[in-house]
Amino acid sequence: MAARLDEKLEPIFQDVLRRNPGEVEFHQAVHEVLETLGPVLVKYPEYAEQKIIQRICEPERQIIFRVPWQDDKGETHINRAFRVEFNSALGPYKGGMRFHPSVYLGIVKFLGFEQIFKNSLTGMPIGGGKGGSDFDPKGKSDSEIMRFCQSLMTELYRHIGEYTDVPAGDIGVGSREIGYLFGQYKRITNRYESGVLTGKGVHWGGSLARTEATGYGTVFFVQEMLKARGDSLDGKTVIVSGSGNVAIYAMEKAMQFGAKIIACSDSSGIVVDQDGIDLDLVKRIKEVERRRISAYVEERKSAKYIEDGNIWSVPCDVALPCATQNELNGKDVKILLDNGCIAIAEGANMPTTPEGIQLIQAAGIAYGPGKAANAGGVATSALEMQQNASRDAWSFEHTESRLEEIMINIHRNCYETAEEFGAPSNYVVGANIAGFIKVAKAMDALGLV
Ligand code: NDP
Ligand code: 2IT
Repeated sequence: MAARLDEKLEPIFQDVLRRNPGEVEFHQAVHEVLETLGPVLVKYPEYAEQKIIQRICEPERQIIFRVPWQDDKGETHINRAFRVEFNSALGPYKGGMRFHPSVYLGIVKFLGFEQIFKNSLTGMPIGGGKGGSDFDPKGKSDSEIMRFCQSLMTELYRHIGEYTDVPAGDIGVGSREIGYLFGQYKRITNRYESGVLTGKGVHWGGSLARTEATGYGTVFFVQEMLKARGDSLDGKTVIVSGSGNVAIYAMEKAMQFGAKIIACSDSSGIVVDQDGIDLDLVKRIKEVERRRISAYVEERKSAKYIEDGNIWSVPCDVALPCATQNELNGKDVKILLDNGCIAIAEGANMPTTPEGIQLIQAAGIAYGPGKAANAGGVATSALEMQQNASRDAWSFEHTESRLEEIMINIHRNCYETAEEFGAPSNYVVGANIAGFIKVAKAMDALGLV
């Protein structure tokens, strides 16, 4: 594990280890937050007395259920699904659903825990939750995806609602899956309750700019970090891991800011295109044809595909991990630093290992942790809920400008909080403490519940 904990916080962490055996990603996420909370307990000793941190580390409710479904050949499959309703001090539980074979309780809990602080940072009235299933959507037909989503919702519907818990997408869950989930919810409940899910299609209650929001938001955050250092993205070279929802729109916004994207990836390999990634081609391959990123080089002869390649070995000014947890380790960070990288921002959740974070911070380059840098997605989900509640639909421009304003505010809040707590330009300290204090204040006000 990384840095040592404050003596008041170490026993809390030991308790988390004892109560949640084997959930290594959850342990990692908790440790990373506790590392920064020592000074908060000095300033607010009442939070220690009220055991606010112990309460935040224990989910309010955890739901685990069976999802049986049939494939196109009529064969039966059994998956396991989760919804962890972590903290509702600031609003209904809010967070995505992830469909990936690696999903187990420890992954859902790390994501749900992060979500509490991220959602707090957005300034919107949303609590923290997360869900998912070990279902693998790769290679499944639309009908198989639909039957799986319907079966999952046949149990999940009783736990969610616009004032209770509002799921959305994450890895393996986009507007197609949200559509099937919403259709089944509507059928079972006989209610057109738009605000029960976000990430909906724009023709049936979704928000313009939600698809783009996480990637765009991450790049708005990068631009703010660079601005604080008297620099900008203009003319910079950028590499982005992944080629899914977050990666694609991070590339798009970085290009709009004058950067050149030279590499992206998927879990099979990396594409390097020194002429600048052709984003329309990536969108067609990934969003329309749902193929592997290796297909890119079939049409762009100037580009190179490297199976199992390490994207972090491609020299760049700015690196944006936008795929998955622990994809950027200490060795990778050393390579990035040696190659002159000046900024790293996390579109993905917890993509950097504890050792990687320590090395980045020791080098003093700009580093935007996920709970701040990728908060634009969930913030725009909250804007979708706002539009649903008022039966309205905003323009793309209006929604994007709200998103930009939110990201600028998150940056400022993290920046100022880091200064206040004696760690200037440390956005990890700023994000954790600012996110925590807002939740703690609400928990204090709401009493022991
Ligand atoms: P997608 O499913 O659209 O894309 C995921 C991308 O990451 C794919 O290119 C995928 O490659 C790659 N990837 C996934 N798992 C692995 C793995 N184990 N090893 C290597 N590559 C992997 O998901 P999103 O773009 O929505 O999510 C990406 C990250 O961003 C996640 O960490 C998610 O939690 C986070 N995030 C998402 C938000 C959203 O609004 N969608 C909001 C905030 C954070 P392959 O196709 O080969 O699996
Ligand atoms: O990690 C995340 O913030 C998301 N997957 C988005 C959650 C949401 O509710 O929009």
